[in-house]
Amino acid sequence: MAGFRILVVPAVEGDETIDTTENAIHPPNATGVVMRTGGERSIVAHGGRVWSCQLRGKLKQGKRREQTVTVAGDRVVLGALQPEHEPPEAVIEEVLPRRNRISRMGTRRSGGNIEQVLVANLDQVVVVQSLTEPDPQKGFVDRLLVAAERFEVAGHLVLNKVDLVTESALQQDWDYFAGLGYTVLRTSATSGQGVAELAELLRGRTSILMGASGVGKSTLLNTIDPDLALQVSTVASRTGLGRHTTTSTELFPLPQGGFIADSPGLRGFEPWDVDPEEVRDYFPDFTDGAQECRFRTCLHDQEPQCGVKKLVGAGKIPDWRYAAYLALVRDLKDRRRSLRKGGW
Ligand SMILES: Nc1nc2c(ncn2[C@@H]2O[C@H](COP(=O)(O)OP(=O)(O)OP(=O)(O)O)[C@@H](O)[C@H]2O)c(=O)[nH]1
Ligand SMILES: [Mg+2]
Ligand SMILES: [Zn+2]
Repeated sequence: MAGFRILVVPAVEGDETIDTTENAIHPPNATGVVMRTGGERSIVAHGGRVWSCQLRGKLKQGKRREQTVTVAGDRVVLGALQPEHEPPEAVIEEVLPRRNRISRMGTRRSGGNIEQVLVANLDQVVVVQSLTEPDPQKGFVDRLLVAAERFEVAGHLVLNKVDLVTESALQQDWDYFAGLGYTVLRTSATSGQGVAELAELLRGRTSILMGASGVGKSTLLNTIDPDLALQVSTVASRTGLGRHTTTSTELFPLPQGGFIADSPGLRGFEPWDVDPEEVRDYFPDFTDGAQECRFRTCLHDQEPQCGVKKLVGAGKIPDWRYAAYLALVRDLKDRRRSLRKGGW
């Protein structure tokens, strides 16, 4: 090799010219995985250590400023590594293209909608519900599974706090999801039931736990890996609601391999980039019925001769499932209407 090439990089305002000497010592193609972001810094796992990283100035400019540039799960290229610092520091030179992501609809401060990416480059979404304290929310699992379908990642369902109920009134509802091909696990972080199965489901994959506050997401992770020592707190007895103990999405390496993202409790959820007309495509149980609809554009709502409604009438699709579909379509339509009024 004929020495190292001197890179001539035009200076960008607010950015320094790349230090080629530094690059020569620490090759610039060091990649890492973002564990969490907060303020100006991202925490990145690279080479078995956890680095505190700032973004290169150019990444913060223009349109990108509107959104978080990096999220948990992002693959990034590090430069200007300072391994001798405690913690080690580096600069994020580049955010690599995302294989996929899970996003929800967020609201801009200035009005209008904005994509809120929760986690990038993942394999599966694990929806967590507790069977009581807090009680399961109708239609919530359905929505999160729509997001999993939309972003083409596997979806699973964990029913936690089985120790607190003798017989769940919703037993059949949950089994319906298993019939659709989603893994359904029943767990108790208290008794340990089902925890080994959950650990197995997470092994070697990148997953996110999503669910309402207080359902036990962080407690379950602490049971799987006590070293995580995640903060948890009791559900308020007055309201029966969680306290939003976890406040940002964070990724953790698992001892058995893979990464798990713990996320803050969700109050509601509208998937990003799903038109009301597309929701039907993300309900796999509607596919057969939809073949029988008189109109190809049928939204399975008010239209006559609807194959999906026929299945609902025959009890093949449960009423609660169909109600969850209609509610999501209506919410997305309402949002579109308010956007047209207020506008971006
Ligand atoms: N009885 C029982 N209690 C549980 C179980 N899992 C969690 N809890 C309790 O539920 C409460 C809430 O647990 P967290 O782990 O903080 O819930 P979370 O889903 O992380 O909540 P946020 O971080 O607010 O979103 C705690 O008091 C836990 O001890 C369980 O399986 N059985
Ligand atoms: Mg938590
Ligand atoms: Zn129809």
